[in-house]
Amino acid sequence: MLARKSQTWVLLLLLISASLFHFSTSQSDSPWAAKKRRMRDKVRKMFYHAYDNYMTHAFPHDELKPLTKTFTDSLSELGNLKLEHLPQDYNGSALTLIESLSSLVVLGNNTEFERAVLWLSENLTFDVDARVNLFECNIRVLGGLVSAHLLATDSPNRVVQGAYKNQLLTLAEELGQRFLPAFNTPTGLPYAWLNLKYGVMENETTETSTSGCGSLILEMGALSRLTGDPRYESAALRALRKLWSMRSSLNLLGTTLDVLTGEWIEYSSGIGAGVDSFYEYLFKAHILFGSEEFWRMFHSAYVAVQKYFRHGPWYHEADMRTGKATYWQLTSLQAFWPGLQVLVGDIAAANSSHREFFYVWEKYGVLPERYLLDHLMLHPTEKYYPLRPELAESTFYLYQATKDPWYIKVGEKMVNSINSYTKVEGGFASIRDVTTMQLEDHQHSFFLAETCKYLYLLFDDTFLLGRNYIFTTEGHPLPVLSSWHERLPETYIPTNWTFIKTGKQGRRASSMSLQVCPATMLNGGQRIESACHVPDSRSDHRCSTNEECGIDSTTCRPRSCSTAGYCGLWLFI
Ligand code: DMJ
Repeated sequence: MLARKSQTWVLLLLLISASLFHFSTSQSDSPWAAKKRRMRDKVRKMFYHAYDNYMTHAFPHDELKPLTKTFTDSLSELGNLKLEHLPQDYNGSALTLIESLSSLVVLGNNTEFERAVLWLSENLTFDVDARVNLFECNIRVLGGLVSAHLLATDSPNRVVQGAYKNQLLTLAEELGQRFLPAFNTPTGLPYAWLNLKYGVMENETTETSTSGCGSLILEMGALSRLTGDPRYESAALRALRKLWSMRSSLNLLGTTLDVLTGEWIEYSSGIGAGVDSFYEYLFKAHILFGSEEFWRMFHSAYVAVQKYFRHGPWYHEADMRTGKATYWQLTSLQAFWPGLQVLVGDIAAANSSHREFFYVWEKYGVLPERYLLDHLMLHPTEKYYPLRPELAESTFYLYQATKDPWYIKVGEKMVNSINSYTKVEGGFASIRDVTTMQLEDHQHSFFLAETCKYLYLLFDDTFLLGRNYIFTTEGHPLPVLSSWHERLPETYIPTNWTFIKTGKQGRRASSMSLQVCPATMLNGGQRIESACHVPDSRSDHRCSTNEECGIDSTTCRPRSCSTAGYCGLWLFI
């Protein structure tokens, strides 16, 4: 089991070694290398245009309003759709600066990184009367600080020796302690909201989302490993285990739930809003902490997603109790999924979904928030594009895995669209309506933490040299450290990998495929199946109901039971 399981994330190492190879070739002066350098420089300019405007017009407040060149103290607004219980006396936490720290390192700007680290060390406090969303604060602030601490301490050149005395870790610990009261519920599922100064408010809503309580383990686990205080990891793990215990018999979860009763509120879910990073963190936690438990959860959850949500390259939503499709919508948050599939090793499936997302990007110039798959048209109200990173993220992963120049062209088109539609004198503005390209006065911090970072890494992956990282859902890198692993198995032996030859290029076998549906060995090669494959219940393919039939490995469509009692692709559902 271990040997097979270990194959699953060898891809990560291959991504890194591929990047080593890539780096050595990218240094040559071919027109291709020159193009990548030009694109890298263009992204660098984008980052600094966003960053400099933030520093000039908004810092130390949370985010920049690029049209009016002013600021918003938005930490308490994140996830707060109705803008309830906004603080009276909160002046920001330099959110965009915190979110920019790891990007500064990726861009190689140690001087500015050091300046930012030292400013935050001396000025940042969390003793503020502000009600914040636990998930948002965790991924943006705790994740930003923990990642920056690790980056500050893993290279002697990043911060002048002696100047850094773990202040970011101290700040992260202070924040982590403020998170803990949120977990004080009978179920262990944390409240979605807490006041940083006073803890959970009286009569606080007990509703949270799957991603809200199921994607805390990377940041809080890393905090525990760094401080030696197990409370953060234990709290996040208890919540995750409770959430997983609430899955249906189909291994599906819903989207929203009650933290006091542990009951589902919204039974429909997919891979997008409210759920996305739950799946992402199960697998990344397995990579970061090496635990079998995360792998087992992820494996079951991934197979269920492929079985019940996937329709060819698209993903719809389904009811967790019945597996029946509910909403046929593409949402821009779903675009992270191909990137996760690359880490899993399911590259063919990742590639086909990525192409569909990019098709919609090209259709509108950017990726709209919601697109109706059943009508092939925009959602009537969610027509915005707030500079989200997910498609850039998947493009980066797919390029790392395949080195297919097509992804460089995709990246180039994305950079050009972002520059032509959203760049204004005062920064980069979100798009309110992709049909008119009307702008909105908001530059989200994730534009610096993620969008610019992934685009930069697509064209220049120098940062990845010499170390394995996983990126949190907010794009903050955490090094994969042997000391954080329960054990360091043979995962570090790349010979576990099988290659198949297609034309000139070696293609990597999907370890996920190998586990979900062991591939048939062919002479001198290997047949690779998609991980969507779910075998029929009976090996003779006989059945009396559709439920006894699996998912076709080639088309990824559900098989159904014919009147003669055989599973097959009889009916297109
Ligand atoms: C980011 O905050 C994170 O990527 C999160 O997981 C989802 N939403 C935004 C970007 O779109």
